[in-house]
This record gives sequence, structure tokens and C-alpha cells, in this order.
Amino acid sequence: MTNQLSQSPAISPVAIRERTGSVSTAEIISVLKGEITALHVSQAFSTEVAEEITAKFIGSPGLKERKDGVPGQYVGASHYRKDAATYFAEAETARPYVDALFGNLVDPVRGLFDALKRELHKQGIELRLARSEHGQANVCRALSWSGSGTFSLDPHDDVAQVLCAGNDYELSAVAHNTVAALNFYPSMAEEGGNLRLWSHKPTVTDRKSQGVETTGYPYSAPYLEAVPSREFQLKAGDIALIDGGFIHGVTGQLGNGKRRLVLNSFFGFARPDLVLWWT
Ligand SMILES: O=C(O)CCC(=O)C(=O)O
Ligand SMILES: [Fe+2]
Repeated sequence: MTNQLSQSPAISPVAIRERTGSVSTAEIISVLKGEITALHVSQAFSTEVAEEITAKFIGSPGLKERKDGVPGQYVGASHYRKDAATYFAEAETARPYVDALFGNLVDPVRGLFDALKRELHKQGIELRLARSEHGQANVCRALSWSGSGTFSLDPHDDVAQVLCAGNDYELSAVAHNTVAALNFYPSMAEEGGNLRLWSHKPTVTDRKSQGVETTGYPYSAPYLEAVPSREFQLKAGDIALIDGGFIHGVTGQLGNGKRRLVLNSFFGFARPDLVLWWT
């Protein structure tokens, strides 16, 4: 018999980098390799682009309410709790709506994707969108979390959903390496909506003990109580890139005016010579 209650979560050290300016491909690769846990770059893309994306999201004919137990609205597709056939079919259907979020402006997420692709190519590594016979992933998805209380998005990890994605997904292999989670913030609430990161990278055993083996969501407050954490104070135009294996969540939001909006994508090594990208 194991005594799970007496087992407090292991503390994993975090390496954090915060600054203003442009993202470099070297830093992105450092996150991929597990050398940096979290990178927060302020003012990383323009206010004009941020405002265009926000306006297009609000008026999008492809805007939907999530019905998978995670409160929020979205444009795009999420692989979370879906088999490959369903996810890739949804990604194909949603593509015109995702593309339309940028109007006629240059998509900064695709810009980052293309720059990383060029740099990895020089190193003999291919970067491409995850795909199957049913279609191909999009470069990002747009999300507005609507959970109420302490968190607008509860504490979770992004690896369980990849590990348990199923054999019909080529991206399952990435779960054994760093799952990098890339977030562009076009709009932020007046107060709150910060990204909180805990110094804990759960194992399969940890997830089983918390009843979140296949989802990685949500971890309870008592489980995280003794774990140190830190918050990233985000503003519109910021980018945050994290090792999605560490538990993270979004704090509650205040103010009725602006809504918080994130453009999110995941990527990681499936093989030493292949990096996959999906949402
Ligand atoms: O909205 C955020 O800042 C984080 C999003 C996130 O963790 C996720 O989509 O898995
Ligand atoms: Fe996440």
C-alpha cells in the first residue's frame, strides 16, 4: 500500500527569463531543450495587431463555447480529449476562422513558426504542423477563459493530454520530451488573468494520485499548497513560452471591460530530427 496523502509533490527547479523586446529562436530552442522553464517577453508584438485580433475574435462567426469541461470560448481546434480523426477534421473546418483573426495584417504566430522553422532547418531538424490522413493542425487557436473564482483557467499540465492522446496521433511521442506551450496575449483584463507557474512537474504517478491521469486538469488547491509558485504579470502584446509539463493556471480576472484573449500553440521534439506543432 502506498500512502498518497503523506506524499507531498516534488519541487522541480525553474529557470525563468523575463524581458522586453523580440523573441529569439535561440531562446525558443532553449525552452524546447528544457534549459529555460519559462520565458516572458513584454511588448513582443504590436498594439495594432493585438487590437485587430481581439476585434476579429469578438466578431468571429467561428466563435464557440467549450463543452469539454474547461470553461471558455474559442476559435480554432483543441486536441484535448479528442481522437485524431475528430481533432484534425475540426482543425480543417476551423482554419478559415483562425486565418481571419489576423485580417490583412501579418500573423505574428506564423512569423515565429517560420523563423523557428528556418533556424531548426539549419541544424538538420524539420519543424512542421502535426497531421494525419484527416488533415493538419492550425498554427494557433484563440481562447478566452471564463472560469470564475481563484482561477479563470484551473491549474493543469499540458503533457497528460499529449501522453494520452492515443496511438493514432503522431504527436504522442512529444510527451516524452518538453511540450512547449506558446502564448500570445492580444488582450488582457483590467486586473488579474496572470499566468501562475508552480515549481512542480508531475509524473504519471502524481497524476494518478490526483485523478487527472489522462487530462492533467485540474489540480486541487490542497495538492499545490506547499509548492512554490510565481506569477507572470501579463499585458496585451506580451508573449509567454513555458515548459507545459510544469503545472500552470490563469488567475481570476476583474473588470467588465476588456476580456483576456490568448493565442495558444504547442510544440516539441517527436524525434531528434523532427519538431511537431499543434493546438
Ligand atoms: O491562457 C494562458 O495564459 C495559458 C493557456 C494554457 O495554459 C493552455 O491553453 O493550456
Ligand atoms: Fe496549459
